[in-house]
Amino acid sequence: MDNILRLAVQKSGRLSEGSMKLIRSCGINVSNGIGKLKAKAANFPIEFFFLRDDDIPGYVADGVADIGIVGENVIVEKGKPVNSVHKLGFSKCRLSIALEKSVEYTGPNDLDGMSIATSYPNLLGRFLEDNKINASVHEISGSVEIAPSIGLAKAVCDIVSSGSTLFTNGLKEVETIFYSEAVMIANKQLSTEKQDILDKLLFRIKSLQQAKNSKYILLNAPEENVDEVIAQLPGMRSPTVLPLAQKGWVSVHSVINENDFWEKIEDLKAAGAEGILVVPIEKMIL
Ligand code: PRT
Ligand code: ZN
Repeated sequence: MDNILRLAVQKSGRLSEGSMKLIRSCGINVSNGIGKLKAKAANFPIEFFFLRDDDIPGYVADGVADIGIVGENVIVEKGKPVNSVHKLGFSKCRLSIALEKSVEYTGPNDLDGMSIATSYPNLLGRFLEDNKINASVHEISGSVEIAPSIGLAKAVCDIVSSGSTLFTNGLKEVETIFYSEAVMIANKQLSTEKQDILDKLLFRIKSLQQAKNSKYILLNAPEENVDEVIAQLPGMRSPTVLPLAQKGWVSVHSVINENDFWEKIEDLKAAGAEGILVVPIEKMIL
């Protein structure tokens, strides 16, 4: 079955919505009915497997699925031989060590001799080893944040995003040991046909990611200042300049990076730009 790419996504959890939203934004139509294990896209050669996130690296490594979407924390923790092919920019979080608020903390050496509860023994083990810390690791599969209050461990090492779980459990974050986001992984021996399908999918994903940081800008400016305006707006190749009905005025259209916009606005206004419109771009093919 080389003519179809099998993609493993999380069935239900913090990666599910982002994964399916990304796929749909790529123009791929798929229904993930509740309780379904598999689904085929109507208009792209891709088949979906809905799985627990922990199983995704293993399925991709074994070739049961060709590619998968999973958190970097899970990829590194599982240590399965897969290729990480592209960062997807959602489900961002960090893996941190936290202590009860009242416990004094001056640096990693304070963790020496402590017991730490975690679902990430490998990532934590690596940090402890790198920092030459001797601590006992208690592996638990969930509700790590309650470990100190029930006396299971003095510290925890868990995923944090807003920090509210730690806060409501009376814990403070003292060390961040890993940053994570959703990543596309692939089997190490994809056939040429499957690699071609993956390349098409990645092309669409990259076009969306490019577009996200870019905005289409339209403004009016006096014709005599057009060089000054254009100098601020390099565009993809070069800006479009169109005459306005009013003599001596032009309309300039270009693409800018959203982050640069606020820095450039003063110079654009100083060059006489007015009626500035900034609009989102849906897809961007470079
Ligand atoms: O059932 P299944 O095994 O598929 O899912 P799961 O329960 O193991 O994982 P899930 O859905 O919770 O998370 C999937 C992935 O999302 C993780 O592997 C991370 O890569 C990523 N992610 C992003 C998170 C979070 N944000 C997150 N906040 N994973 C977990 N959390 C948990 C964390 O464990 C803690 O309990 O949320 C709590 C902390 O959140 P804040 O906002 O209070 O700090
Ligand atoms: Zn899981």
